[in-house]
Amino acid sequence: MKQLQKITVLWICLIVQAVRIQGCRNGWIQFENSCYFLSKDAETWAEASIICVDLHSRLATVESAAENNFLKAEAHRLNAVGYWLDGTDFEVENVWRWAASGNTITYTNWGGHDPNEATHANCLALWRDFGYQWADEACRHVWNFICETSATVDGQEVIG
Ligand SMILES: [Ca+2]
Ligand SMILES: [Ca+2]
Repeated sequence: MKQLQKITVLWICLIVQAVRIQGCRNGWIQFENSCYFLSKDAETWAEASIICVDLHSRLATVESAAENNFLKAEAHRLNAVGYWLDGTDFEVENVWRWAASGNTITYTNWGGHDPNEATHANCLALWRDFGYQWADEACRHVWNFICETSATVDGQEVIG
């Protein structure tokens, strides 16, 4: 039994250590196991997507209310008109997917009567006019954007 307790304590120490060294690059902010970059520049959705890849990340995906609330608060703090996320319905109208993974979007936080702009609005953003709830918008709008990547330990992905 004592041996088991020792092992348990050792495990807790290792986990604490792993959490401590896990982190984000300068200019990126951490929430749970992800690092986020909120741009100061504005770009079209497609350009924003390319920039995130160049930064070894992707446009942000939102999988939970907690993650959404975190990003919404950051958007409020920085206060740009809109922030692109990775969501799009360009393949099938009104079937919203995360572009990088192809996964169907499950958690949503649409504002107003969105999504309502049909085939000329195929990209997902946090929009200031909606208090940074979600809006479907024309992908050619030049807006700010949010990139997301895993928090890392010496460049390696954190498991769990
Ligand atoms: Ca995410
Ligand atoms: Ca659409």
